[in-house]
Amino acid sequence: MAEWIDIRDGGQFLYDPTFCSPEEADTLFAWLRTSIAWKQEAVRGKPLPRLNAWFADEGLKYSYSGLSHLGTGWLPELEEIRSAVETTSGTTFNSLLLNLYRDGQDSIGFHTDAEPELGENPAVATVSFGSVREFVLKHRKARETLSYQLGHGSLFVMGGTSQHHWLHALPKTEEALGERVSLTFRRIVGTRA
Ligand SMILES: O=C(O)CCC(=O)C(=O)O
Ligand SMILES: [Mn+2]
Repeated sequence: MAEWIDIRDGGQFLYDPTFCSPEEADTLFAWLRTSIAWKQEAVRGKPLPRLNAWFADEGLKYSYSGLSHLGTGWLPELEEIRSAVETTSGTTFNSLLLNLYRDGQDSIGFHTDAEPELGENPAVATVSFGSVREFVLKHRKARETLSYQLGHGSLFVMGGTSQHHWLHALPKTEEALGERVSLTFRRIVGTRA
């Protein structure tokens, strides 16, 4: 069973590399590639270097990076993953942002998942499929970085005060990598439409 690890200033994370079996991970990855309506969104006119999709409980509003969304419910496959993530992480989630990194040039820069809608100390749980990518956590003040290789079928959860003190990123790489999909589960509090 994966355990929570304490990091500087009350941050916490949990990493379970065997969250999905290899067979489950292959099946889900293939399903995610073909069944999700992936879109390249743009923030202030600039296309993001990755594709996205978003799901949430019906009627739930959420905005991030200036983009706003309204939840229209879940697909059964995604609900099943959510429920397994909830069991392992001991947290409940009502929304999901999916990312598709097409190759090593797709990425996400350093940021926090500290939107006000996520509450004081949000837990964000990421299930990864496809190519292994480096995930980097960087402390805001101390010169400390932590780096993890997020593998196919793994679960990585950030919790505690992580979003106050640590930035995270999925850097670009020159390596010739294939696609990676990440499912990032979040809990939005107090913004029903
Ligand atoms: O793809 C990942 O593992 C990280 C994505 C992320 O940080 C986000 O969507 O906010
Ligand atoms: Mn994030």
